[in-house]
Amino acid sequence: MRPYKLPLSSGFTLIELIVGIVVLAISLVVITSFLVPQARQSIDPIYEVRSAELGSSLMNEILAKSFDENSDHTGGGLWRCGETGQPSCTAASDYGPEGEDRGQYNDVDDYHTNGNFISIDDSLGVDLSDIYRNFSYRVNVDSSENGISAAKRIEVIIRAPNGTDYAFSAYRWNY
Ligand SMILES: [Ca+2]
Repeated sequence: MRPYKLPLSSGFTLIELIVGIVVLAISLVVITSFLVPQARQSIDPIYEVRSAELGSSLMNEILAKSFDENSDHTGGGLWRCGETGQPSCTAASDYGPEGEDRGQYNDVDDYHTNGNFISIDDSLGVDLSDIYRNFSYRVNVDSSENGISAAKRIEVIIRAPNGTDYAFSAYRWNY
């Protein structure tokens, strides 16, 4: 008669369990280190698109205005500031609105924000900060760049909620 043999015990040893836990921990660290930055970056294209929309619409609005407060505002550009017999153009130190509200801006340098970021509003001065939450913009008007006094360089900077600045620039000539 053959002796009865007990079956060998099956399962994991303590060493195998510890190795398994270590491997699982390492793989979790690798996965999360890939996923977390991507989740954060997934919002970036949305900020970029919204900033591009804001920047181009604000730039279009600015470029549609007169070159200067002392220019012809009738739209025909019959005379220009700085010409013989016409008033001189606004000095760079006086850039900014001449007492106008946002909805009444009539020349390019009215939009000059003097280095400050301000909340988003539309061309009538209606506050849009609820729609563009945590966005802000700054406009810098400079007529001294490269010695070109007959043109104003307009720089629009849109600041996205993540702190990234998107810059747009254009020249407005005296016409
Ligand atoms: Ca003005």
